[in-house]
Amino acid sequence: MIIIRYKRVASTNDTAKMLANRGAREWTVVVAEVQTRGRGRSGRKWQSHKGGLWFSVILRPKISPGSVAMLQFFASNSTRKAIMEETGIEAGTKWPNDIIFEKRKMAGLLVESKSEGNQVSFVIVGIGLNVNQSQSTLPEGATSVYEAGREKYNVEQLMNRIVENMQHDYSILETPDKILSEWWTNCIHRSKNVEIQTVGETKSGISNGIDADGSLLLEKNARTEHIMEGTLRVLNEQKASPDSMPPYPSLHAKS
Ligand code: BT5
Repeated sequence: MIIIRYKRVASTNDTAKMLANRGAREWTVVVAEVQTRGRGRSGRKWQSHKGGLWFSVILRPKISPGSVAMLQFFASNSTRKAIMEETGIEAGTKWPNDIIFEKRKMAGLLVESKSEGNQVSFVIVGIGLNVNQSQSTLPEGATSVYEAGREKYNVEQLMNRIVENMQHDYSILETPDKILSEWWTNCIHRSKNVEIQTVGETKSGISNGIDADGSLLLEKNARTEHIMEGTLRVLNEQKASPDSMPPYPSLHAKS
């Protein structure tokens, strides 16, 4: 692992992409204390103040462009596991790219790639994890490791653990079923009633699984639809407030 540290960049994904285009090696990691133009999906903003972990990993997996979605689930598993190992906090996964603790977003992932023909030339796995920020500096609906555990953590130690987990499990990319099943086991909306906002329309149904292409399987009236992208909300649950944050009782229950 080669770590390139910055005090401030626009977006670690952009810096990593520039380095990858110049031939940077696999497992080059770009990390910044602050991002001035942190990005989410579809041009959304990612708030990246000091105290959080904002980094991107350059990977060069030997996979076809159609399998890139798997990296998102793979890296989410590594992140969720690292949080648990380093802090004891049991967060859950939420489609497509979130790590959630008690209904609030603790981390988000942004996976971007470049392909030539039928070959992936690189993948940038961008991970944003709220670590030591307090609630007043976080956006609505967000939480941090500090807020969840009432303890401050070493940001770089968390990053190292996430990347080590990715390295340790890298060969699992050859067996996507294992990645998806680990992700689904820890999913906060497993077999739950959900609503998904896509461009121009809102769909609802039971979230019944994840397909190898990364789509969510949404069941309604005995029909299953593959949802490729959108923002998911779990239905029939109270909105989180600082005073009422019950843990997910079904997080590890078998459905
Ligand atoms: C994501 O997008 O969740 C992907 C976030 C990826 C951030 C990392 S940081 C390192 C690397 N460099 C980058 O520039 N990006 C990556 P999405 O699912 O579209 O969610 C975006 C939404 O999350 C926003 O519209 C806000 O509602 C919310 N949000 C923004 N900042 C947040 C934060 N710090 N914590 C929790 N939620 C946040």
